[in-house]
Amino acid sequence: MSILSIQSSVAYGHVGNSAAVFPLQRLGVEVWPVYTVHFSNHTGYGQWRGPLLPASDVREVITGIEERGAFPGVDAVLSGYQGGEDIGDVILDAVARVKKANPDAIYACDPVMGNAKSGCFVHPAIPVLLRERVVPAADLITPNQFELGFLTETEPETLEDTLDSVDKARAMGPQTVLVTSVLRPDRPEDTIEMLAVNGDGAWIVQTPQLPMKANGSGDVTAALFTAHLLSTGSPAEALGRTASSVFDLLGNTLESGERELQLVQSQESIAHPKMQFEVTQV
Ligand code: PXL
Repeated sequence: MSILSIQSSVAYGHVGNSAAVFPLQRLGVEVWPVYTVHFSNHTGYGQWRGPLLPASDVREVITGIEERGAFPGVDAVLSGYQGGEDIGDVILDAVARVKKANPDAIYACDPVMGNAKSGCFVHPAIPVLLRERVVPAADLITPNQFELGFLTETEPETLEDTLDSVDKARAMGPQTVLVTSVLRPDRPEDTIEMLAVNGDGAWIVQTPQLPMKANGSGDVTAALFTAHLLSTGSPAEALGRTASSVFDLLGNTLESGERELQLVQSQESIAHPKMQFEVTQV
């Protein structure tokens, strides 16, 4: 399996491709990382150094891969945080070219815009771009509950609301939606849920909510779900595997006292998910 992953790179720590590539490789996936920024560290530190790559340079790198004759072998294009509108165009163009070479390839889009705690933290043009052009071209999207609301101009709270918003998102184009960080008001205390929906049904998994937030955890979640969905064809199986690995990764990170995701230390949980959480159909 091969994934063309167009995301940030950081030298120190783990977000974007620097969060997605190793877990994918540990699952046996061939990954071709294309970088949109090359920063020293993630922006959560408030200070960072290094370049935002011009869209024309990102496009050149993708064209070079195409010129190797590699596009027919791409199973998925994966994208995350999109710094500006021009990068969005480069990603959409890459998706169109990959799909022309391999009509079975999917576009997995993590529509990064923000979260319930911080609100929207991207440039105001990004939600418009995602809503109008990027999400309609995607086969799989992986919003958190807040982003699902922002995308569909709804405010999902209950499970029923969330499923309604997913229907709206699916009507925009994507066949499959993974909703992360679902925090319905009637959930058991200190739990959090993930929901996967496609044309055949909807599935939910509940895990303990750990008292932490680590930059890059959404990037790992999107990458793992994409790979497991491609390899199994089952949203329920992909959901169980992803929840298992991400929970162990976050648990190890919390226990370590480190700020950065403990990806290398958690590789066994990624390669062989314990499947400690039950997936139920809703
Ligand atoms: O996790 C998304 C992300 C992507 N790229 C950069 C980031 C972050 C989150 O902090 O800083 C550069």
